[in-house]
Amino acid sequence: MKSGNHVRVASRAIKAFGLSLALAILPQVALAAAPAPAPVPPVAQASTAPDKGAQSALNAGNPVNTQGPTTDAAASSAYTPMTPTPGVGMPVDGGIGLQKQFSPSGEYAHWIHDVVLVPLITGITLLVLILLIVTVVRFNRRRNPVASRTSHNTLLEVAWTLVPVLILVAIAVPSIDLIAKQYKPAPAKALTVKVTGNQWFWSYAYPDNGEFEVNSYMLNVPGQPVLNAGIREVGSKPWDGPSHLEVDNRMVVPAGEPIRLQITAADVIHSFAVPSLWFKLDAVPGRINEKVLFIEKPGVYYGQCSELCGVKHGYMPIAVEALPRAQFNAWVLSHAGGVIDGQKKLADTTAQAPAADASDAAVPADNASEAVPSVETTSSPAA
Ligand SMILES: [Cu+2]
Repeated sequence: MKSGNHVRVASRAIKAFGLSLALAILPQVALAAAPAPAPVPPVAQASTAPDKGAQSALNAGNPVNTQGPTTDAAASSAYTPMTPTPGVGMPVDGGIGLQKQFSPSGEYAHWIHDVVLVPLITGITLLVLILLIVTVVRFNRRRNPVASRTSHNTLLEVAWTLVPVLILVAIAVPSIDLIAKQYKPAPAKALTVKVTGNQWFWSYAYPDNGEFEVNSYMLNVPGQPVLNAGIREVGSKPWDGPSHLEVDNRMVVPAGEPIRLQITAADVIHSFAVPSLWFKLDAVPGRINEKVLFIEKPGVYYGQCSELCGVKHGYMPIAVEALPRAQFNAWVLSHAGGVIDGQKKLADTTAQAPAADASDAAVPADNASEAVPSVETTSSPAA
């Protein structure tokens, strides 16, 4: 039974060694790579109003910036919500893998999952299974009545120490690289969107675009109890996505450029999570968490609050609509006080310093696609 013991000791040693090394190394590296938490914001969101009337209460508390280009009638009427593509940016029936990814870090993470983690897990699991079966069949008491008295085997001991180390290094290198990439701060000129979690809806503020704010409630489901009074039912507009995921006002952002998402909460801890954009960050009251959101393609991407936050935790979905810059600008102008960040900043920059590099000052409406390769966070998987 000695070989059986060897196998058990080997698998135990691999597990214990791997776990302790991972616990010792990864959190420290992650902490070193992650930026320090942002200071507590001076402006507190007093949005604990109940569902009905919360929208007006929130909007009333927000000063509306009326400077800059105000309304463009043609642009305002140009916006209609995008119709989502079935199965894209949303869960699918019977799906067991990760959702298709639409951000550089998401594609990198998907690659790590498919090329590094799953093959390693499969290989280790099969190896352990084979060793167990061999042990049971060959070294049982009937077939192997006289057990070996071997207690040491240098080669075996070196191997079962070294192989787990190499496996952990193979996992750690791309993992730490991914952590570093996805927490890299946004470029200084990136568009800022402030996300606030509320019981039980999300609100999205656009400080670079005139400081207007939209509240986002889940659409009611026909035939089921009304969750959000005064909100329409899902399916009543042609662009509605899946029930329990579609909202009345989506978070609209430009595609193909980095967006600085600043996330906080007004009451309890929520979590802003969109699986197909590889984005999940806690929304903590009194604190701003920041992370770059980069969406490669226009589309509608759905997520849900991912921190238990009360009785309607399951009914505060997230719908992110990524539009080409020109259409995003039209959406901004469809709001009272909406200001086009890019156009305004570009004008300011060129007026004050004509020699300044205007190319990175903003993403002009007509060449949003050209801006994509210049973004620092677009490093793709080392496939
Ligand atoms: Cu929540």
